[in-house]
Amino acid sequence: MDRTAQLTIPPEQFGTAYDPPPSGTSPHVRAARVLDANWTGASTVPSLSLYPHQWSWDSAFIAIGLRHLSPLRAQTELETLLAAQWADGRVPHIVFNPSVPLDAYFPSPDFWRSATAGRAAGAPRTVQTSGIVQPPVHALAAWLVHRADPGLSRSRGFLARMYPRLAAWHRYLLHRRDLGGGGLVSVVHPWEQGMDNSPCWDAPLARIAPAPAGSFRRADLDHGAPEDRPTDLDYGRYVRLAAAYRDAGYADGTGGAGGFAVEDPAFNALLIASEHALARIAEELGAAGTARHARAGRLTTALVRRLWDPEAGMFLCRDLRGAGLIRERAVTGLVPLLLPDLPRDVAAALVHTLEGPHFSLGDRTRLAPSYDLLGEAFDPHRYWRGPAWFNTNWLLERGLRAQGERERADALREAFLDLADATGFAEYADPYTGEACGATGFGWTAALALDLHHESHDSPGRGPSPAGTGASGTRDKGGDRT
Ligand code: 9WN
Repeated sequence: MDRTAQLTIPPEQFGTAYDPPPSGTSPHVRAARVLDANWTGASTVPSLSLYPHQWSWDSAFIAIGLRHLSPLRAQTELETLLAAQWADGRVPHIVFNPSVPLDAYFPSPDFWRSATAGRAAGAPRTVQTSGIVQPPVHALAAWLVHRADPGLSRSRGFLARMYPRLAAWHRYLLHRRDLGGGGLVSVVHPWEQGMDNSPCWDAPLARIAPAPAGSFRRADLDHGAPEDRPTDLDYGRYVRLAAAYRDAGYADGTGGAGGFAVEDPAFNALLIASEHALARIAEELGAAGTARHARAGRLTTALVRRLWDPEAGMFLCRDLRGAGLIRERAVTGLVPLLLPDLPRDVAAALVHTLEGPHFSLGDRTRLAPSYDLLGEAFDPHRYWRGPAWFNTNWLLERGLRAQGERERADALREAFLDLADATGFAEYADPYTGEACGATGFGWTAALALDLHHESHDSPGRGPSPAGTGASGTRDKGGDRT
């Protein structure tokens, strides 16, 4: 696809700050304007200033909101991303826009060198991408996008075209990334998990020798406050890990070329939810979904076996190169609430933990923080080390609904909608005060606000599952599945 020809954003627009719409518009219109401003003609950027390319899990969340504005654009969003899939099945975490200047974001295409360094792994030749991945929200997004306008989807053959790509993506993760051999997928870089600077990575990252400070130039500090962003030391380690993976040809056989290999609860829970969604896609296309539902069930069993910690009352990350479970409480460990098939005692403990002193949802916080309020590394403004993120709160809202916790889900939805709009659709917010942090006019914040806005106007039970996640069902308060 010639992306330059389709660009609707003039190149000089990249790097500019969010321009809030005039007062007098409704929150719905304000959210829609963010998505319009960030639309490039083929996909949506997370932020015009900080992230001027296409990001993988951002695009999945954005498509979930975009389906309410334009099912066609939502389909296109996912099609553009999956057009950059590698032959080995991986979906790259960034698809670069050739119209954006190289120095607008680091690491830029000349760092990743996908077309050359990734040749053996099957990187595409016509588009430049990164070589790492992000959480697999895509099958879930594709299913929800289809459901928004099944007629359009069928007439365009949307699912029929997406299915083989999504199946190859899951196959890559399940076959090439089970580095621990216990049935779960591992990430080999903090950027893969998406919660880049979480204190969960401090111990595994401490083993990595940072790339020398002068060997790269950070572009994020041109737009973000340095005290909110990862430190230079952490960046040096991110760069070292990515370069080691690149220099190994992005091969997975060695089990984390740079020495970082972690099993993460949210990444695996999203794979499970997406595997259920893929089963539904198969069924819609006239094939059997049973084997995929069964695989999702086995993954759920593995998730509980390997990452559940009864003492913490939540899931933890597992460091495959270190001392096993990482004893840090982060929001990733609550995301499995999404899965209606979780054992009942596990789901109940998660709700309890979400409302307890470490996250304090509905008490000291209106949106769940990204990290333990009582943790030593807690910082209400620093990237993924405490602030509340909107995508994770959307996942928790869906999760509470999946577990039949309707009142709690309603309260979280209301808080989400208030704060998304009040912060100018910020990237994230101070969990205590709701103050906007990071970029404003942020793609997934606007998209997921639109989604929850529509949800609140729809009758209960609409969509692929009552919780609207595409997972296998929902649990009512009595414990039955509907
Ligand atoms: C690295 C785009 C991405 C999100 C991640 C978020 C941040 C990038 C960065 O921005 O990561 O991928 O440069 O910090 O942590 O979740 O997908 O919005």
